[in-house]
Amino acid sequence: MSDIKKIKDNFILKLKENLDLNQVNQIKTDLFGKTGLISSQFKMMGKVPEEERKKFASNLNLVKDELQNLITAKIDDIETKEINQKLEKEKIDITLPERPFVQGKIHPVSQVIDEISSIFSEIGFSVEEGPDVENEYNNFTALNTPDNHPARDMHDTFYLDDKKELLLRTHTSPVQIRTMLNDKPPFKIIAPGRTYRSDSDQTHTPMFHQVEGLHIDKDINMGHLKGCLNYFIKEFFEVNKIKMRFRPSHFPFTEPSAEVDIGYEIKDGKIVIGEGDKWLEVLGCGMVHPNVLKNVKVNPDEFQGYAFGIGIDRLAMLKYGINDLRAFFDCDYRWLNHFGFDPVDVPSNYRGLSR
Ligand code: 2NL
Repeated sequence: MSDIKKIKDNFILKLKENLDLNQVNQIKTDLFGKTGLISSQFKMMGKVPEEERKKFASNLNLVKDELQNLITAKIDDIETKEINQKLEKEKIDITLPERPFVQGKIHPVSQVIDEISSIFSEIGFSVEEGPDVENEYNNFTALNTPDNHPARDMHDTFYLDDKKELLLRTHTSPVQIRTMLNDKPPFKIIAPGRTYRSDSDQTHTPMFHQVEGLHIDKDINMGHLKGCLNYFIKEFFEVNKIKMRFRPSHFPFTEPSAEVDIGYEIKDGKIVIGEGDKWLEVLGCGMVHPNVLKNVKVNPDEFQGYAFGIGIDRLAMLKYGINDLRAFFDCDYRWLNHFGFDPVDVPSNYRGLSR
């Protein structure tokens, strides 16, 4: 049998096998590549005796065409199979019911942070943010907190390294420190955000939320502090009148310092803010300590001002009648559906919750 016939029979058999695209391309190269079997036969043409050459050439051309056609058909065949498989797999069943549309809710803590930010914005405060992981300078030292202060204790603070250089911020004051270090006075800012203390019981969670305020300018005094907080409490609880009292207190970063109580009473089992003869502590505040100003390169003889810190979680509970603090962080959808808030822009195709 001639070489050409052998090649032809051999490859016709091969092309009948179950092949993938790569294997067919390999066969193509084996036959028609630069050193392919058919290409080599063409190169041998010159060595074929003159009288046989015509027959040899026409036979070789026939085999070449036949094999080429077979390869083209095989590739076609593989590609068609692939497309059909894909169509079968990706078929869409348009008779299936649509997916339920779930409208998310805004967490009460986020809602209250938005409310607080908007209330303070109206009287000229801007909102600043900073990292949850802080260094001990921004969180303690700059705030005039002595090395031996109990707040630095391992039991209260989550330290992230053995040298106690990195920690989870225990209040949002470091945001104000960063702002004062980066900018020039006057400052009028609030800093809402997550804070962390190693504390866990009925009324404390290891992660909680705080908003701090800071107003530094040339002639700021405690009267401004009182007016600002009075305005805030009234706006926040949506009442026209409020009973408010300042109780002397102590913080390392303010002097003098005070805690602020608001009056309330219980009417029909519900808490009413602003009236009554009971007192509720809502925040801590004071005039920024001169040492803090010096630490951030602000001259205390030229600039002074007040600062305050408010616990957001308890404020949210008070305003929206939530009595279990820990439920805030349980991530229970049923709870969130009940206590959460609708976004302002509810899509027009909103068809209710289904979970
Ligand atoms: C509280 C008390 C307070 C501050 C926070 C502050 C920040 C700077 C300088 C001075 Cl940068 N003070 N913040 C001042 C007084 C009280 O928080 O009981 N918060 C829940």
